[in-house]
Amino acid sequence: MHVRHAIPLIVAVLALLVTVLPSAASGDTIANARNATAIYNDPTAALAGGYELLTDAAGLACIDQPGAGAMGVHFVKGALLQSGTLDPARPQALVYEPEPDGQMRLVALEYVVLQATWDANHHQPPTLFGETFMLSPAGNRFGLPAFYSLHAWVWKHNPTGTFQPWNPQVRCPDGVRAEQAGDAAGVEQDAPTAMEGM
Ligand SMILES: [Cu+2]
Repeated sequence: MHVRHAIPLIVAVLALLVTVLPSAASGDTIANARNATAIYNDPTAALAGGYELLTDAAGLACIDQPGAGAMGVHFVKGALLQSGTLDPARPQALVYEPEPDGQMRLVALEYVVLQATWDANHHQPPTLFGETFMLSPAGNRFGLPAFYSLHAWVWKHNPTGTFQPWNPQVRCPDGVRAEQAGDAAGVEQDAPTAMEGM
């Protein structure tokens, strides 16, 4: 009785060690990614670290997909995108959710590599944390060449999965969408009119 119960436990522990040890050794863990990016909970640290605001081709900063949820506002570090290297501690993008009070809250990390860069040296799509990156073909909303990306929701829970691109619990408030246009115009106008002038 005692032994019969112990064997499955030993097998389970061994399986866990085999799963965990290689990734812990290479630093390819969510815990490492979280520790390394803790400083970016302060958005000014992201700016100081070379991350810059990304807008899509339509000029929108807060990226959402009605029906699926949102990502939020991306800050991208061009040098890391150019480098073509994928390091859990150094994500190409930091994703923030605009709070109702105007604060930016760090919610996710995004790892990005251009397909041409990656495919020149690899036969398989990139992986991190045991997850395979998603391919966004050319013609995407960011106007980027085809790229591989992986979101990691390490700072805010994503009920659809830690590595899913869209989080149904993130919202892009209408006020934030129109904010830039309104600021640029300096007067109260509706967003489309203001955008035409930019
Ligand atoms: Cu994203």
